[in-house]
Amino acid sequence: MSTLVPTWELRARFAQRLSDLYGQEVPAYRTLVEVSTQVNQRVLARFGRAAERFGSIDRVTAERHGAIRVGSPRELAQVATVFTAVGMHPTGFYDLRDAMPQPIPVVSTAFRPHAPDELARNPFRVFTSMLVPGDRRFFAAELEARLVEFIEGRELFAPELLELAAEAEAGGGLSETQAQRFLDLAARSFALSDEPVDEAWYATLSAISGVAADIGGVRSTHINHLTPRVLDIDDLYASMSARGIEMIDEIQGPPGWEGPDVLLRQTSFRALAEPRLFRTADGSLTQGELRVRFGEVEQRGIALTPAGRSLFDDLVGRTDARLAEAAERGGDDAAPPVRTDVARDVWREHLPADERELDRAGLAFCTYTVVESATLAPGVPTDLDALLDAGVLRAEPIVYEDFLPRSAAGIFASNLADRGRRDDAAEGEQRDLAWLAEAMGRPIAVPEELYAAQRAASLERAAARLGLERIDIDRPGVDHAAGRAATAHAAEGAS
Ligand code: OOG
Ligand code: NI
Repeated sequence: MSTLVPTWELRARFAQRLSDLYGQEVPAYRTLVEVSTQVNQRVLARFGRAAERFGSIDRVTAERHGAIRVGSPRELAQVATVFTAVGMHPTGFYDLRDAMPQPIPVVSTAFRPHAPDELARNPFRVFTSMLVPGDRRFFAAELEARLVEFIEGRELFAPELLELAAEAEAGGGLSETQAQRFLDLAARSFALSDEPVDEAWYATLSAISGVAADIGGVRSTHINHLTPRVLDIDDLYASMSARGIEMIDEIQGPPGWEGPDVLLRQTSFRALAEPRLFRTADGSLTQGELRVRFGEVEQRGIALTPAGRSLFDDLVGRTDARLAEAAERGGDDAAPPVRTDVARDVWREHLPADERELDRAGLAFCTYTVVESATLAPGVPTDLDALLDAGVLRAEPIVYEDFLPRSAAGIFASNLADRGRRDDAAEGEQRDLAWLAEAMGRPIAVPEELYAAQRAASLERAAARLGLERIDIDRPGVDHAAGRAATAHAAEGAS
């Protein structure tokens, strides 16, 4: 009997194949990977082991996220089949139709591994967006009908690929021969097609949204970007700029500051226009170009609890308000304030300046382990903070493995040629996590529940090691029982 290539190895090889493919298609991506590797080596040299607090250097060096876009629930279900085969599960719901700074006619989820050991082996994730042609604010009824018909008439994934994927899911892997075939077919499905683009149809959709045209204007899907992870995004930004690559104006997400890195910081650059063949109205072919793909890079920090997340959203709001005030005041010769500078001030005023305080305030997710040499002195209280203060337990940050809707919309928008159209008087379509899960036929995990389950599991292990029945988390907004309930949920999702 031949041994199976296990799920995690399929995922690692899949990520590598896409990276090779994208490097051939978009040369600037190779530069980005090269500079990212240099940045990570510099951080490692500077901070040693501490640099690996948010993941081993091996994990971070191999780490990528991709983005793809599809047109219908049927296509999304097929994507889910392919990604599930490599251990990537739908996680989180993002509605970008009302997003600032620019609405985009899609709803999205991210496919990623759930279990901590799977993430450690290879954390590949893909942000996956689905067009909402029924949203009248963007698409008139007649255009919706044409779009749906066009999308129903195309085939993004070969039936053989979907069969192999189903087999991999059922059996927990594939034979080497099958694995190679699966990876060939999978990589091919995400390559840029050289099929001519219908010029008039593409232009019709472009007038509404560049993203609508990118999704519904062609007969295949493709990787939109592939994103390496760095340990110091400010260094990366400066290094890329020094190489003459023009980055977008700012780093999205939290500002750089002396306190803990939270959630996710991202930045990007526009890739060069790519040559594409167009079919004109009279049927002739002409050479044109499209500029839809780009390079993006990210730095990840600690995951926030729901309380931490609402504080974060509040701080973003305060930053917006201060910027708006400054713009109103005007000042003839004063330069307008830079967003990240304003955000840094807001952060300093409202966010605990170290990880321990962030955790103690119930704002961030950590796991807890028993310190090797520690012993439990008799009579010491056994709640979490007492054990941390006594040096019996050590806290480790849980890395944020997901995305931020506002940054996502910013990334979409920064790479669109024009702003498109949205009729705000028309009715939108109600879409949420439950709807998307139902439409795709798979459950969608809630990120905060996964983090809570990871924390609860670490506390259960620590309690067992210390011979305690349980360790209470006495934090605002933390429900220990909820953490336990989520464990079962996460275990299901991770299987
Ligand atoms: C997805 C944009 C979102 C991110 O990193 O936030 C994203 C897209 O452009 O298709 O990838
Ligand atoms: Ni991205």
